[in-house]
Amino acid sequence: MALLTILKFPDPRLRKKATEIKKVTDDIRKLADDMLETMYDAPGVGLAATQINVQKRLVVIDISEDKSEPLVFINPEIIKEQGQREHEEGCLSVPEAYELVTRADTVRVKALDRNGETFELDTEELLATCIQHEIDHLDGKLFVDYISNLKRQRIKKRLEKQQKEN
Ligand code: GNR
Ligand code: NI
Repeated sequence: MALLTILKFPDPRLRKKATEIKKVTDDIRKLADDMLETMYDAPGVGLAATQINVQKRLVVIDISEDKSEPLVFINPEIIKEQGQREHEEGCLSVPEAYELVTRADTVRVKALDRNGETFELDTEELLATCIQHEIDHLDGKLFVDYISNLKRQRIKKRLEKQQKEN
């Protein structure tokens, strides 16, 4: 197991589009485990491979209280969505920024699991928000793209300053 470095906004590598995983190999399973470890350590409830500078369509999520329900989504796709809901979002790649984002209320996701088997999952609440947020990462999109330019510029300036100091 290994902890991976999480890219921070406005790193241009967060804008790359991830490519489909053709075969679920031991390397992919190892990457998923390292991503889960990195997510739990952060701590966060989700992590997309894009955030650790790997351009593959792989997402991990665990919204449980006690880190007991790790979910792995390979090539995740939203196949149905209903309604709209506003939810406060944060992102491990955009530290200490929390803003309201409107997304679909409930979504049905189709993906491959760690054994390469297709599964479908109906999601709502935090899980629905999270899977949409993570699929956005795979497409080079961040939650700050949904807020005002002024707010985004303020966040960008603050993070650039912080990153220079480090
Ligand atoms: O840890 C996270 N919390 C969160 C809260 C509300 C909406 C989305 C998220 S995802 C985030 C982890 C992260 O950055 N995943 O990409
Ligand atoms: Ni994020």
